[in-house]
Amino acid sequence: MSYGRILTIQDISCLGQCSLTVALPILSACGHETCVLPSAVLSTHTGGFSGFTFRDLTDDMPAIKDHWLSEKISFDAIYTGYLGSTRQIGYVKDIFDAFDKEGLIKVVDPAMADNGKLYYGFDGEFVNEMKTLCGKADYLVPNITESCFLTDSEFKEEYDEEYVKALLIKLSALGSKNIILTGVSYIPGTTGVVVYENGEYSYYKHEKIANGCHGTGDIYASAFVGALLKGKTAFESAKIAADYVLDCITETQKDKDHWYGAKFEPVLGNLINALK
Ligand code: PXL
Repeated sequence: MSYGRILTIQDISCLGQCSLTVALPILSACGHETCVLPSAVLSTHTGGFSGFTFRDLTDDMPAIKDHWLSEKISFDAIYTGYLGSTRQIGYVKDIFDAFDKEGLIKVVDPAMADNGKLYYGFDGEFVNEMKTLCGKADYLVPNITESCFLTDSEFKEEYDEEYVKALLIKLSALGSKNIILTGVSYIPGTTGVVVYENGEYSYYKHEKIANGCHGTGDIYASAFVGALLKGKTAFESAKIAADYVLDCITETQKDKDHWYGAKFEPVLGNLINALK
């Protein structure tokens, strides 16, 4: 597909280079039409700022969905990220069902945790509801921490292939067809992504840059969706997204003061070139 219509559901962090403020420009750069359903509006993201505002948009979702249905709108893909409440996850599942059609691609980034911990504000109830949304995904894009919460597994900083394979088998038992597991590092100095499709594993290993940046999970998932909708395979899309995130981190590290997000904008051209 050369020009897809993608609905993405995630928050607006007004400042912070994450969620919709990265998904929109990245999907546009990939050449797709992007429709948005903001899950919440925050003054900043919750990772390192204090005193941020939070406007939950859960109650707006059903009417927005109903209006689109009355206008007979359809989407080629629905891609979800950071969601604003446990109840909202139910509405997102309704949206998956309401817009389902032959060929619809559903991508779930269960953006809720990293480095062994849930993000501020999330709890076990949210995780349990997120498991049910993950079950509906054609492509699930978790990191290792999220995978542990989703499968009630012990989080480990160091692990082997057996641990990762066990996580993937438990994740696929939730119901998702394909899994793109990010941040999989077996050897110091390297990291990578495991693509699990139809019971087959493939691993794309690349350099690990110390001190990654906030928001790279959102950049990764957005670039993955953008490439997938261009007709790339899941493995090609996973690789293109990984290379792009590495470029973003390299760019950001030139500015030691830029602590709250990744400078993804100056290297968007690299992503566009990778899609040619
Ligand atoms: O990048 C994930 C993310 C998205 N949105 C908000 C967040 C975070 C991570 O902390 O706080 C509001």
